[in-house]
Amino acid sequence: MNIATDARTCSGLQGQSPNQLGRLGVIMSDLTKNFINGRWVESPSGATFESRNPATGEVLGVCTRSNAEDVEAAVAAAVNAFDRWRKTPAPRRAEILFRAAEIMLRRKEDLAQLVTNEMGKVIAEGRGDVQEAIDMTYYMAGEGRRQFGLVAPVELPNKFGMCLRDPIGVVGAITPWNFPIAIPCWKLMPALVLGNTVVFKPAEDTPLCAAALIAILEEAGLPPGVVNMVLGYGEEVGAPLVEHPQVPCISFTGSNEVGRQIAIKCAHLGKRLHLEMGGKNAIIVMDDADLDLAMDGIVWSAFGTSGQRCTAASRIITHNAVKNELSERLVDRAAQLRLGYGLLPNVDMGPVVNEQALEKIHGYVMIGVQEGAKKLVGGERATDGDLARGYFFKPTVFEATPDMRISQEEIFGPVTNIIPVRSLEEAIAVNNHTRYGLSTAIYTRDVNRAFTAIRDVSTGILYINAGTIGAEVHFPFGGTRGTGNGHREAGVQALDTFSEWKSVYVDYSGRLQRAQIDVE
Ligand code: UN1
Repeated sequence: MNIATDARTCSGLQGQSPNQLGRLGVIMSDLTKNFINGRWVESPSGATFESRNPATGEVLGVCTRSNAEDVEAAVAAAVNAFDRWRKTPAPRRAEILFRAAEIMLRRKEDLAQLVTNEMGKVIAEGRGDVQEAIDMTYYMAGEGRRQFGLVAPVELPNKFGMCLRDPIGVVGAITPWNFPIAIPCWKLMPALVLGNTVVFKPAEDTPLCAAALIAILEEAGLPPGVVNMVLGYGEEVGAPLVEHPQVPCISFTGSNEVGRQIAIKCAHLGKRLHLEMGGKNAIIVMDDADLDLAMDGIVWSAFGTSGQRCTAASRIITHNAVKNELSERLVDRAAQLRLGYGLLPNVDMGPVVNEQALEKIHGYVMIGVQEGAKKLVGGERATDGDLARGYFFKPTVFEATPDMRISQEEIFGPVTNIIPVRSLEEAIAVNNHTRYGLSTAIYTRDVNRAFTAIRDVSTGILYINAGTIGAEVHFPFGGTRGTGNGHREAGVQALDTFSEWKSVYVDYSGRLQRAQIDVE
């Protein structure tokens, strides 16, 4: 393994972060505060938590640690702002989003560096994260002049029928750290353009990224109270937000365990809930596949973002005829990946997000070994040179069977399993036999096999001859089975997540007309 241990790794970083934050066009100290009713404020709790660079351990900011009191203030501001915002014409709301996208575009590089510093992904991927946010913001701004309803003929004379979208009210948006700019935009932008107001609880690992995004919305001219952000932990901020009686809609991206707890609470409270809870995504490689192409897709999908994408490929379901060659090549490629601080040149893979992630991933490697999976490469923390300062884990490949825990449970790290199969039918059965159904890929040159996969794979996203990552913002994003609860984000489908349909009948007959009764 080549390790990027350039001397600049740490010394360069010490001076870099504050400057870089300064260039984001906001007062840096504000990025550690809550944003409530248009003001940057600290929690009355007086408590704090640190945001650290997972590649170096450097503290990037000391943030206010909020609780139910702050959630209360944020919800009150959002409730108060709702009536005016929903009555603001949607094209006017959208203009603010367009301006926000323009600002993001101008600050793309600085935001991308902040992403790399705060969550660890390499800079090319940091730029991708910000670009996805820009794409979503422009796309949803466009919805300011669409949000199409429906007009249809009605059954009775002198009567008119249509349906249109209403905002829901205050949306609670709870987001993960792995796409700290993009995923908040997936939730905030559709919610806002539809006329909802928002209370946003970002992951505690990436508060500065979240705050940098909110500062952009502020600068773009979003009125006070329309977006509010509360920094802190799930139990202290997320839970009171989910339970708040004046927050009728929750959108959550995170683990299946937490998502199911939220679902139970929302069911009791009768709330609208959108869930995105991860994956155990597979790349199917058939015996007729272009192996060079498949190999590039596998390495990118399994080890990009250090495997910390909901869409990461953690199972490589491989036809027996190509299994040996594929295994050898994948082991080679994994071993060649260069780990390091993501702002350095020539680094392929950054750290994982924090110590707990490192422990969880290592725990799963031990489980795999105990289960009898064959470890082909990796399987341990990388500690050479400066890597010891961060949370680096070596790219890991197992050969495993479909029922092992490492083939069933989401590890969220750079670990992938080769699972041999004998046929397309078996490959699809193995793919479908997990609790998740977010993203699947198949490499084949046979159009019949490709269409069989399109018909039979149970998944929210399917790629033919490309890896499992790379969803675009104008297509629905989400999955089947334990990945979600039927809702989608991104695409026009996101509009359904954040709005209510209202059917309107206008009777201009001037007399009582009884639907279904006056049929003669
Ligand atoms: C996620 O991991 O939760 O398709 C989002 C992709 C990215 C988004 C991933 N565009 O991998």
